[in-house]
Formats: sequence, C-alpha cells, structure tokens
Amino acid sequence: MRIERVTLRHIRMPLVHFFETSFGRTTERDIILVEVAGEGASGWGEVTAGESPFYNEEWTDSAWLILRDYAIPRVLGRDLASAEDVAPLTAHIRGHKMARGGLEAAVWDLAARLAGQPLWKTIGGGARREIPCGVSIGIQNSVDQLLEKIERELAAGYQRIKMKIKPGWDVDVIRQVRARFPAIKLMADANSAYTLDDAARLKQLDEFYLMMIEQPLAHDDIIDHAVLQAKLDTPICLDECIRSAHHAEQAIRLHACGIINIKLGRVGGFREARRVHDVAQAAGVPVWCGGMLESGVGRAHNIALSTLPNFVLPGDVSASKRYWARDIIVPPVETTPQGTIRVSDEPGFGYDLDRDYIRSVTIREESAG
Ligand code: OSB
Ligand code: MG
Repeated sequence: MRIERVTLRHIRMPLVHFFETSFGRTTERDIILVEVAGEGASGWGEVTAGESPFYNEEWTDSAWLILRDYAIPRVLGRDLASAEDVAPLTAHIRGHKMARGGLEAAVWDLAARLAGQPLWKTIGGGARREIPCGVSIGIQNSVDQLLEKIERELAAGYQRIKMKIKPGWDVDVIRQVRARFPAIKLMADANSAYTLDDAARLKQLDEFYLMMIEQPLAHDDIIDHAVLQAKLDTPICLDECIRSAHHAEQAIRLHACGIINIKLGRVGGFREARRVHDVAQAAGVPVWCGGMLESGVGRAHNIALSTLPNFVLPGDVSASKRYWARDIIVPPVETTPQGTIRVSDEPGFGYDLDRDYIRSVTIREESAG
C-alpha cells in the first residue's frame, strides 16, 4: 500500500450544546480531518485534539504543524506492508499522539477499503454486532438542568450516565442525582481536577456506589492514583494517564485503577489502542471507549474499536445528533432504543462522507504528495 497523497482539512463546527469539563467550556469544535490517498482509494482519519492544550498538551494548531512538518513526511511515498507500519514510522516524535493517531487511523481506513473490508475486521475486532453506549454529560449551569439532561438521555435508552465533576460541583450534586436516580449506572469524570489532599472528599463518593471515578488526579501521575485507589471502594478509571500499553501495564501493576478508558487519539492510533486493550484483557481489567467530541469520522473509528472483545463496558460513543445539527457523515451515527449502536458492514469506517458539507465547514486545507 503506497501512500501517494495526504490532505489535511481543518473544519470548524458549532456544538449543539456547550460541553463543560473541569478544564473549561467548549462551544465550537476545530477538527483536523486527514485524508490519505493511494492505490486509487482514500482513507480518512480524525485528529481528536481539543482547541486548547487543556485536556493534554495538544491542540488543533499544534497537530496541524506536527502532521505537516514531521508525521506526514515520514509516511508519504512509502510502500507500507500494513497499517501497522505507521506508528513505528512516527515513533521518533515525542508525544503529539493525537496528531500521529489521526494519520495512523486514516491509513487503517485506507487498508480496510483496499481490502474491501469493514474497518472493524481489519483491526481484528468483531466481537459484537452492537456496541453498548453511555453518555458523557458536562457540567451544567444548574443541578435542575443536569437532572433534566439525565432524564432525557435515559429516555433515549443510554445504558449509563457519566457526569463531569470538579471542586464545587461534586459531592452535593452527585447526592441529588442519586436521590433522583437510585438505580442507574452512574459514574463521574474529574479530568484531573483534584490532588491527594482531596482524598477525604473523594472518599465521600463511595456512598453513591458509582461504577467508577474517572481520572480524579493529575493527568500524568499514575503513582498518586495508586495511593488514592487504596483508600477508595469505588474503582478508579484512568483516562489521561494512559498514553501507551506500557502505561497500562504500570498502572495495573501498581493497582492504580480497576478500569481503563481507551481513546484512539490519546494512545496514538489503532495499533497502540489494541495493545492497551490486550494488556488490560490479560490482566482482567475491563475497558471502554472514550470520546473527544468527535465528528462522524472519529465516531465511526470509535465504533470499530469498540468491537474488540474487552470493550465490555458502555463507552462514551453516542449519537451524532447529541453534538451536531448536521454531521459530516451519512447517515449520522444513531442509537437503538436499547442504547446501542449497530456496527456497519460497509468497507472502511462504514459511513459515507458528506463532501459538500465538509467543503462548507473547511477553513484551511493543505495537501502533500
Ligand atoms: O475526559 O472523557 C473525557 C470530552 C472532551 C475532553 C475529555 C473528555 C470528554 C468527554 C466527552 O467526556 C466524551 C464524548 O462524548 O465525546
Ligand atoms: Mg475522561
């Protein structure tokens, strides 16, 4: 498979509702789409970096430069035996895994299309025909608004509710949610808003029998999470901390978590995502697929990833319409009344691109090759 041309498109789309985490509020997404062309076909990937370097060190503009100046030159014109070859070719770049992962995922999609296969098959998935879905609900302007949103998502069939927390929007809010919805699968995501000094406060959350608490402590600190986990009954799920299979091994060995959130971009693409998956599976640690407010392209890649066998918990991959008035893929991602997404059997990532709409939201485009 020869990579003959790579095109970067920077698209900008407003979110249907703002999305607020402990590190800030997002109202509009700036997303890079990566198109790789070769052998008469095209594969597409999405860079999942945010607009600012607040979730991790990457942001849309840094990803553009990393791709243009470092990652793309290493794969352009190459004859690859498999999409497995992409990650090692860009491994000399420190960090910037979302930028590298967007390119890597595009090559996997190209490989699947050239093989006439659905992407889930090419990556070795296919353990399930429908993936179980949860939703991630951001910090709201009021508790009433949060309760109303949860009500709506449960009515739509979603299997678990994740709520974002931060100091000042945690114990009291979760208490009200639990009082109203005593039996739902509920979890909280702190996006690194706490330190070990808050251990007693986090311990109070045990009272609410959450499925897990996601990434309470620093984005790069596995050891503190191990200290905290020893004090909590609630399992810790690591997100930001796990950037590689090696990190997963270390976190599991230290008992820093009981569950891992796998994000394709955060770990640098499908090859490393599968390695994280395999490490967790071997240790009996369940995983689920996280999200980064993706457009349809990234959403479709997440669906393929979620068909690997150890993705046994409902993930954050949900319907397009929760984010976009109009998605860039056709049809948009939809859920069943049971809160699942049916996996497409079409070649590649399984949806059509709405090229006219993509053109209309593109604010910058550059090709090489
Ligand atoms: O920590 O999982 C996170 C969104 C942006 C940045 C970080 C996170 C999230 C989400 C949203 O929780 C998941 C989604 O619905 O895409
Ligand atoms: Mg998270």
